[in-house]
Amino acid sequence: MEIDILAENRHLADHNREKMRSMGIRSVDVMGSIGSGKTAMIIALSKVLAKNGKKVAVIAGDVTGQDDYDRFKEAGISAYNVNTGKECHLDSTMIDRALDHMDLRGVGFLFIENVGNLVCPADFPLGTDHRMVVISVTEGDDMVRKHPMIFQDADLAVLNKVDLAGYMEVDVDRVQRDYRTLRPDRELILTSVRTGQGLERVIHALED
Ligand SMILES: Nc1nc2c(ncn2[C@@H]2O[C@H](COP(=O)(O)OP(=O)(O)O)[C@@H](O)[C@H]2O)c(=O)[nH]1
Ligand SMILES: [Mg+2]
Repeated sequence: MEIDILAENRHLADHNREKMRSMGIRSVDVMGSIGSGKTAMIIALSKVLAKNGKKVAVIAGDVTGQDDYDRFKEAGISAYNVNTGKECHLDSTMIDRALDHMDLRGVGFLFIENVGNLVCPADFPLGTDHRMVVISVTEGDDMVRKHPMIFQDADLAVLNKVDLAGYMEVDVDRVQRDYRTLRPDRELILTSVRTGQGLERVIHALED
């Protein structure tokens, strides 16, 4: 039963991938814990992309409500809200439906903010070009060790709020070592949405 659901999700993820690629859209599944800065990061990245002439759209995924959706709209970003109800992750069906309802003409980048947690989204790829995990120093320095699955599945990982590392007494090097042990081929990008540190690097990785 569980295997069927995962297989069906993967099948529809392939369909979403084809759909987005045929429209010339580069897509990013933004996963990460609650409060790590996913919404703030997407808004900040969108501003840089807009300056570079790229049109951005966002699918805001949350269990309930439209707080993030409202923040995206306030920032002038074209957005679509998806509530998952009881589910702790978005799935390919939800994205398929959202894509059908959105006006994606001219959109070059689509960010999909997944439901905030480091467990459920790992098993449900959505068909995006990139899967990015955002953690932050306010969650401590053991996130990578405690949630290896999601870091294995994602091709991009970001440690955000490094401007607060000193206050939180978090050892950034330790997080980087943990990540390197898990993914020797990848780099954990250090960012601060507050200061702008690392944002260009993230965009570079997403455009790669
Ligand atoms: N100091 C600092 N605060 C940040 C940074 N990124 C996000 N925040 C703040 O962290 C809080 C949670 O951010 P939000 O984007 O809502 O997190 P989300 O739940 O992952 O979408 C907000 O108050 C943000 O302003 C950062 O790099 N540095
Ligand atoms: Mg958010």
